[in-house]
Amino acid sequence: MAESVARGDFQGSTCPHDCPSTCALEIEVKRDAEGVGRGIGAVRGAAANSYTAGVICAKVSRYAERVHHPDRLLHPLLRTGPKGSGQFREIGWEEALDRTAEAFAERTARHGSETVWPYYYAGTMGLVQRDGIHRLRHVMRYSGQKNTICTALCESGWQAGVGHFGGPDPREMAEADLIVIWGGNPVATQVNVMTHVSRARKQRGAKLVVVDPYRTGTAAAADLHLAVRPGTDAALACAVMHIAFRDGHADRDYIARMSDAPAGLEAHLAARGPDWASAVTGLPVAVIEEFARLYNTTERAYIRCGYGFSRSRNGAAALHAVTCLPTVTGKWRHIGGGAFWSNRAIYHWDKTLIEGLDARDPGIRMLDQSRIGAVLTGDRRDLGEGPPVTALLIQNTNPVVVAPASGKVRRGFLRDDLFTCVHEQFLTDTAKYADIVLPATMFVEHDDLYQSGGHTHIQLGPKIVEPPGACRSNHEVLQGLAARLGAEHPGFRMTAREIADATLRASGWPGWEEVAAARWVDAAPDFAAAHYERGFGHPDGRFRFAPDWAAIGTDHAGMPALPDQMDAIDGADAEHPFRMVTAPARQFLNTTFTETPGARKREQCPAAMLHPKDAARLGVTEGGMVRLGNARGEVVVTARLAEGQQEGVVIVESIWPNGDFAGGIGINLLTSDDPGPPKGGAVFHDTAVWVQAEAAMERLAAE
Ligand SMILES: Nc1nc2c(c(=O)[nH]1)N[C@H]1C(S)=C(S)[C@@H](COP(=O)(O)OP(=O)(O)OC[C@H]3O[C@@H](n4cnc5c(=O)[nH]c(N)nc54)[C@H](O)[C@@H]3O)O[C@H]1N2
Ligand SMILES: Nc1nc2c(c(=O)[nH]1)N[C@H]1C(S)=C(S)[C@@H](COP(=O)(O)OP(=O)(O)OC[C@H]3O[C@@H](n4cnc5c(=O)[nH]c(N)nc54)[C@H](O)[C@@H]3O)O[C@H]1N2
Ligand code: SF4
Ligand SMILES: [Mo]
Repeated sequence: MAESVARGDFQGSTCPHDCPSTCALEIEVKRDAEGVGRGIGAVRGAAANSYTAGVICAKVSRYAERVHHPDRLLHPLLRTGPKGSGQFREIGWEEALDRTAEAFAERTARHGSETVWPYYYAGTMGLVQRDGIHRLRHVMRYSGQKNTICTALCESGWQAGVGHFGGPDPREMAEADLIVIWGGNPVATQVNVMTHVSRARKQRGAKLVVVDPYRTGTAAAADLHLAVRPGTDAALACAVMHIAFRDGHADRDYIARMSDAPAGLEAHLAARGPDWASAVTGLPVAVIEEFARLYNTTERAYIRCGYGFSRSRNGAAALHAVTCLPTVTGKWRHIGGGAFWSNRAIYHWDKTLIEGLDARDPGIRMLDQSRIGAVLTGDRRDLGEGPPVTALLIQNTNPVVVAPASGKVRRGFLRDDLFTCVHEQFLTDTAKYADIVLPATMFVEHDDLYQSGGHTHIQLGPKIVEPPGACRSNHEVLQGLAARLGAEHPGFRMTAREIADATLRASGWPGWEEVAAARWVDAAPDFAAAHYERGFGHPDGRFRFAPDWAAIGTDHAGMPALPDQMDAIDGADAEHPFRMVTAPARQFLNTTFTETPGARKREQCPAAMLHPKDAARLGVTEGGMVRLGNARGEVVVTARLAEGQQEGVVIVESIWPNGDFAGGIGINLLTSDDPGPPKGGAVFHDTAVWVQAEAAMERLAAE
């Protein structure tokens, strides 16, 4: 920074990243001689927030590295070389927005408005800056987006049984005697869970159980780690329920009062005991019995569902089976008891203004976010009778790396007749395929409003420093395009802060100033609501052991009538003997932070974690190179030997940019874009692969 740093002070903010913790932050602002915020220094968690409790992850504590990164985009760019080459020249905002609007108008005239696909995700979770793109979409009648890359399978599985997106307050984990972290890795992905778990362990001697195919940081901290084979969680859940009925721990009164109590549940589970589950999950019978005894005999047992076990073709069915556990055993009744995935329904937002819902035509087609490769390569299953996609506006996401089946995605982005505008903070792999790149602000440089999936607070993220260079916020870009395209909506004439303020009030919350003064709103529902004492989310108030899958999605054929192991995964076979899981890396957040030196240094390089016996069989040693492949392609990564996972399981922590792989394309080359039933969802952890030692000569050639 050129400006002299006159004084530093800490301002309240909110972490904008796609993480259930949504931490309340305090950020040191560096000011110039005039007192204008020009940069940031230290970032810390707000001690006064009862969920954040003063703790944040290492990657965000180093955020000054990201805000002041020398590679930040500072000016709009026009492509001058081939798509993907990364060759651009600087242009002004007027020209950049004019060219983009002209391309959208010209293609709309030729193909109809659905040819434009405003494509977005959760680079920022701020409600105004993330979701404002829908306002342009709806007013202009551009194609809709079905969000399937992250939450769809969890949503389906949770909806199936519980029927409402809420549950026991996550702070109650501190009052539990047993916490089960099922298919999540909070030490890496939402560190604050561990704060509340630690309190329970210290104050109550609580036990921690982790269900995860490999020894994550969270599993390493557990009293009991159940290293299941990927995609077999429903079998484990069924066995625990079988044992509950067998040993007299089923709460028959609760089942009769609070569930659909389908005839035959007990008989159905009778055939799904520990021997059967052992064969499916690969866990010893004794371990299943131990977990079942611990769970079934502890009243205050809190199951924290992660996303990981939903990212399979049977993921929705698996999540449903796990939510059946606290219902069979009546745990929802107790403080610190029940299950939790996300609090998204407790905020009751009116998003009309943000999203332009009053302009929405439900007849406009919806395109599947995770199938962007299929969409861009003209797959009729995705396009329907509609026009090809010939123009993209991309905000907040990096699909060239994060979407599955990335070979197909790349082919789509290379299309000559496709116009792509990417609004970004860095020249990501996706931005490299753009015709126009627009420089974006970071969260400290614009105003926004946040909800929290993993706790109960509404929080603000005010603009506290001036943007560098010519960076503009997502909202400002949408305003600029709307003006040129003739898109009329009150939201385009308001500032981000005015929209946030109006949205708070329309949703029944205090306005911006009042929330700012109080720092946050705790939107926690009362105990009875959070524990579903007045009923679950279905019209009859009953939890469903027998879900109505057809009401959730059209692709419901073959889904289990009662909680069950669904035989649908990409099973290992003779040709593909390994099951691959592409779990989140601790220092990255999807591809965010892959550009910061602190995170890169700690993560080192893309790697495949192998069981030592598999490694010996393959002739691979620690630090050697291995090639992983299937019908979609092959990638080469470094081998790491790892105890604590079953043989035949390979873990590739993700998501490294394409350039970090020898072949120039990353791990999602191998993952499938098959939609998980019943309403879609990416199946990132459900991939059968072969693994080979990489011959020394080829390794040299790759380097
Ligand atoms: N450091 C870091 N933090 C992140 C992210 C990141 O990339 N890095 N991503 C953010 C985002 S977008 C999200 S959605 C959340 C996700 O947060 P999580 O829910 O924690 O992450 P998942 O990818 O869903 O995977 C979690 C765990 O599930 C395990 N898993 C995979 N398959 C199975 C299975 O079949 N059964 C079981 N029991 N476990 C399985 C994986 O091994 C992994 O350890 O984290 C957010 N926070
Ligand atoms: N193999 C594998 N693939 C996965 C996963 C996995 O576990 N394994 N996880 C999946 C999951 S859960 C998810 S959610 C997706 C996430 O995938 P993405 O949503 O694409 O997440 P990121 O890669 O972090 O990319 C977000 C981008 O938004 C940009 N950004 C941040 N803030 C702003 C802003 O205010 N304005 C603009 N214009 N841009 C901004 C950042 O610079 C960053 O490049 O990836 C999925 N892909
Ligand atoms: S734990 Fe999650 S919400 Fe908290 S600072 Fe880190 S990324 Fe942000
Ligand atoms: Mo996600």
